[in-house]
Amino acid sequence: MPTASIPRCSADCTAEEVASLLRDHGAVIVERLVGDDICDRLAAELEPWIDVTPTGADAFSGHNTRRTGGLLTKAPTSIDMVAHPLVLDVVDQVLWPKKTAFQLHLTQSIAIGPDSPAQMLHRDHWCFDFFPFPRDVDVEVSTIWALTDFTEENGATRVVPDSHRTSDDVRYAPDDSLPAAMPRGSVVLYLGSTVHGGGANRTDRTRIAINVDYVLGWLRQEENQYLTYSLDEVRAMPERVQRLLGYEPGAYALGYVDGGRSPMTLLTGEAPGSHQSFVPG
Ligand SMILES: O=C(O)CCC(=O)C(=O)O
Ligand SMILES: [Fe+2]
Repeated sequence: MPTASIPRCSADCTAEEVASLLRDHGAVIVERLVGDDICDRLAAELEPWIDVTPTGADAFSGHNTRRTGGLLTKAPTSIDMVAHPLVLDVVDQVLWPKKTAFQLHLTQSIAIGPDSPAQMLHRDHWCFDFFPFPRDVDVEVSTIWALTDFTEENGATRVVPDSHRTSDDVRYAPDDSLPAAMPRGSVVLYLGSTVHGGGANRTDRTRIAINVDYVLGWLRQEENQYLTYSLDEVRAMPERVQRLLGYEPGAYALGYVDGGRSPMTLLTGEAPGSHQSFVPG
């Protein structure tokens, strides 16, 4: 049985406090970080998309779970979560090693339907082909926002506190994990190395999460942000989001266009040839 608990903060915690709990325990819940108004609007935007989303193709994705990606255009209110200043500040403090930008790894809603078994416990950084990152390297931060109240019974994300510094070979049993029970509008943040998984939904209502992950700028994104949104859609987004999508170079020269221009210049319509260096635009 787990001995630890998932640490909790209220919405007025500082980014330093949240980052310190995340680093020390691998996960932290920030309660009620967005209000009911935002949750209501987002749920209304999402509903028609979830309705037409197929269920998962395998046990990991969930045979009665619907994962709807590309949230920034389908449900524009998701920007309040994707670009939440506290979350971005925490991610900026925790991801390492980086000298420059971090980026969006994926956005998706995860709707776990009634009578769903628990997802396999896993570490999200396994997506990088199971590369055994040194334990002091944190390449990814994942966030799961509760769009419905999260309870143990309805499939709250399960987390194994303090699992983030153990070797990737260390496997955990379901009993080692704890539910991130939290009211709607709260978020649980965890590291790419932290063991976790979607919980079993034993109720007759669907559990809905907004999953937003961030990754170092020098790694490949899990959801291809360049193909998910058209250039015109990206041009209409706030600059911070454009940079998060990966239009800002990752490190000195990663992702440049046209022999050395920042992709940001594609969004502003700057003439080709006006920059011949890798200077971030
Ligand atoms: O749905 C959840 O609560 C967690 C999902 C998850 O961890 C994943 O799909 O990687
Ligand atoms: Fe996961």
